[in-house]
Amino acid sequence: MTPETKQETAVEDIKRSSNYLRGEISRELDNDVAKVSNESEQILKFHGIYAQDNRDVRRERAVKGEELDYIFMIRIAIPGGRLTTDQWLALDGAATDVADGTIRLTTRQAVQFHGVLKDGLRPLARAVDAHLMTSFGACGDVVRNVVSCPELQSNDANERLREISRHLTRSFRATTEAHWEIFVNGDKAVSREEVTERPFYGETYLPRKFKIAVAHPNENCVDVLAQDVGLIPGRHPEVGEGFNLVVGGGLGRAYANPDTFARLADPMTFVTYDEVEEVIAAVLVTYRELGDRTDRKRARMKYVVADMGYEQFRKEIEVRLGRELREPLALPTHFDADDHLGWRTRPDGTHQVGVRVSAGRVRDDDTSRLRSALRLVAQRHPVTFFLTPQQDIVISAIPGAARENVEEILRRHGVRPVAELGNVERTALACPALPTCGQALAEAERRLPELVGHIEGALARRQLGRRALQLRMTGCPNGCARPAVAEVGIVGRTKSTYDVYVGGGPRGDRLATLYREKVPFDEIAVVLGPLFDRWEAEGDAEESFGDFLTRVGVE
Ligand code: SRM
Ligand code: SF4
Repeated sequence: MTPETKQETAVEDIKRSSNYLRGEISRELDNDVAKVSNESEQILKFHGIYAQDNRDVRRERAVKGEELDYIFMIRIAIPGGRLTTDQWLALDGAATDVADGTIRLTTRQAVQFHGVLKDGLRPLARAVDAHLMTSFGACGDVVRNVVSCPELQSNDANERLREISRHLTRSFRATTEAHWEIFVNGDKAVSREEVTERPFYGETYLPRKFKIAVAHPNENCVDVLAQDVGLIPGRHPEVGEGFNLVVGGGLGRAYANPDTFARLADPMTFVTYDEVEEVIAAVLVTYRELGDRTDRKRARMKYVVADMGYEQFRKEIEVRLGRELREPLALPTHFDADDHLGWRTRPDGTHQVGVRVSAGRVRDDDTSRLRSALRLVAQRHPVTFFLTPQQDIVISAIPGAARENVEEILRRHGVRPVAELGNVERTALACPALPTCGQALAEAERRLPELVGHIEGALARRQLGRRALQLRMTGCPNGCARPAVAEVGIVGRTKSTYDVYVGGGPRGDRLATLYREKVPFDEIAVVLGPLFDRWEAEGDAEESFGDFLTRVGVE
């Protein structure tokens, strides 16, 4: 069956009849039931809210005949990951007031709260709104939080680049007032009859989510080629400053659907600052019209580009724009991701320190009291926080006089300096997976430290203990920690086994290949052993694991 003859998914109807993202949410928030209807679940995503249940207690509750432990996750979109101290303190307060006491930094510079009960949703939305933040558009079939390299946003950075992710997030946010009516200002939905949505959204919004990131010209911490649209700042010899614009990336796959795949974006054109919005809008309209609304697993824009062919897709954009697109510039050759960790002095004389956050989970526990440390820094010093696309946090704009105190606060709270981090630990990523993610097939975040230990051990037993290696782990092939472009990507396959991918790299310009399937957790480092042996014996001194495997090939 072709997409034309197939039925649209039920989600399309739910969107269409939601009266611009209102549906029955308001009424359901007011009732005494712990969960919401399926329709509201779908629409709540546009408001940045996911209905979940605590999977750790599913079985015991089922045995006792009890209902599931219904909880919600709220994702707050933080364009470019930039936060004032007031905003951080508001998020910190919300973690205690309505969530599970943790703040989860995401791989797209957002913040997530887990374990929120239904009656905590409105107070949380109001608390973040009061500090100029919102969860609206952090999820759903819209343009998501626009990611940007933290380096582009420092107080001393180029003004236009500094603002680009906020600007694009605002320009591509849905215009319906639904969120503010339902969650913030009270329910005015009945008085509302007509909404003029942005032309690229309409009543059914996009076929699926749409992701934009802005990379640094010389380093790829944002994984720019994994985006629906990626922007790489550059200078064109004829038209001056602007961006190389890449299209059609995406990393999710589904075991149940062999037609799904990870794809790197193609360089499409060079745009000036004045053109960037217009070209992205043309891409969005094309995607809105041609994306597959009959199969949510194949609805991403990368499939439009792949099915149509990149050249044809580019022509389509030209037709819609009514003009020819400029050729793109060559992609940067030095593009290894910066992890932004450790102390640096900025050109304006202030200091910054990038702090590692294991799997993005800011909390106080037996090993460190990171959450308390960040709270104290925010209370005492006029700094700026940047969340990184590697789930870490940079404390930036630290005045010279405050540096020593910030250092002391971090040390006293057991936050390890970058020099004490293991070489795999330093850049390892993991998605939340169990117990909150409904799609998780296996553990990720909770077993990341153990896996890091196994792999660092295997490297140390060879003469590789000082070599960096990029490890990313997810509980399923949706790929939320971007394992598909990692040097070692560990992807949940069944409850106790993982698929092992190898050969990506810190430039993010290569897809990893499947090396071994269904490997039990304890054997992951063991199956990688022969590859580590070869890297030790045949690799050049400075050659990364991914580059080495790409040179010699993987069997
Ligand atoms: Fe993701 C779905 C977590 C980045 C691909 N992702 C989910 C959900 C909402 C599960 C669900 O649908 O029920 C996860 C919430 C679990 C939980 O308990 O918190 C979830 N994704 C995350 C985060 C929090 C992972 C993290 O460790 O930080 C990231 C939040 C980003 C943000 O702030 O917006 C996150 N997700 C990504 C990325 C990486 C990226 O964008 O750079 C990807 C791969 C890139 C891509 O989109 O192709 C990604 N997430 C997916 C997919 C697969 C989509 C597809 O193309 O098929 C799903 C499944 C879906 O949407 O149905 C998914
Ligand atoms: Fe959940 Fe899979 Fe994403 Fe991990 S990769 S958060 S298991 S959807």
